Amino acid sequence: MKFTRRTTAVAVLSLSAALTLAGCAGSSDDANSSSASGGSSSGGKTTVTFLPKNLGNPYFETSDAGGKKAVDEFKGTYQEVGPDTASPDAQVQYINTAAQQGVKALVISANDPKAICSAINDAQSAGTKVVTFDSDTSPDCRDLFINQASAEGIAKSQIDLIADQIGDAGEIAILSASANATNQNAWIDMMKTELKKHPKIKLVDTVYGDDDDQTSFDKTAALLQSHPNLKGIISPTTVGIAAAARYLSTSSSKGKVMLTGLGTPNQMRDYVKDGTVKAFALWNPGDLGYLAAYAAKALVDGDITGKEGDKFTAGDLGDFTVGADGTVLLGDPFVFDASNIDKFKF
Ligand code: RAM
Repeated sequence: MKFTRRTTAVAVLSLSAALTLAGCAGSSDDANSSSASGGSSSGGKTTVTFLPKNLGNPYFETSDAGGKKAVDEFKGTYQEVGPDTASPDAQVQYINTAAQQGVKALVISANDPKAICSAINDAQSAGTKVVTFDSDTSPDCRDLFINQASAEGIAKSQIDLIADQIGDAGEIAILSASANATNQNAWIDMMKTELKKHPKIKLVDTVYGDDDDQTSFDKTAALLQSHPNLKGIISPTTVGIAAAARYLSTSSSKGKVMLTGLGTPNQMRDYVKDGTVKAFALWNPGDLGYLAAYAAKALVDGDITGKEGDKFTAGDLGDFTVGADGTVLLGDPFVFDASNIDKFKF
């Protein structure tokens, strides 16, 4: 049922293919509702509001469905709200509303490390626990960060994948999410460090598709035009890699310019099968949301405060310990390719 908690980095494991996240997908029946329809703080229930970078991204549909599954298990009340665009301060109004409603915990993937901090601090003063997941704020803004995998591990997996696909030599570019995204920026920094081990690979450009499908598609076209010798693209965002694959799949660069990054198996399956993409990575977004919801509950119940060494149990995922900077680590990234992609339905 669970994806890959204590796995070895980037190893293709003999996973029991019983990844049944589909069981929770589509169950976020409160999605898009921006009002809690009353009673958020009533009845002593653990009210948890998920606030993704933006709505309409299958990655967050899966992660937030995992959150809902956990909230249902502990008989709390789940809600998902969020902006349409992943811009730095677009989440502020949703944080303010949740605080006014008295929700007990907010679980946020931040579009910017600082822009939402003051709204978060107001919410905390009003008694709301704040957990970031997927993309952090500055550590001093929130109670806990649920990290999908270490930045080093993600960066190494991305560089290993592209190096393997382009024969460890040539020009590459990065197609990222939004320019301020805490998670992608941390990964890109680490990728630059990792690239020092690959002296024949040259990073010639980094562009931003804003986690918007059309912008990412257009940026891919522009990259190929401005860099005729490009050998590879890394897109460490599920929106970016899917849009880039769609562009490449019908272009003359298909199979010549290699594309890897972080993607969901459902969005990438056709492009792996038609030869546009050889391999890419991700973790299980459903497990990430599930873990974040249990961490939120542990904070609300006072079982943990978010300090290093705090321990809590996250349902089926088992026991976790808070590490440095109030961070909890889910696991390692996993590589998908033609040999395993059909086992994953998310
Ligand atoms: C997109 C978002 C998200 C990131 C994934 C890999 O869905 O940018 O924050 O973690 O890609």
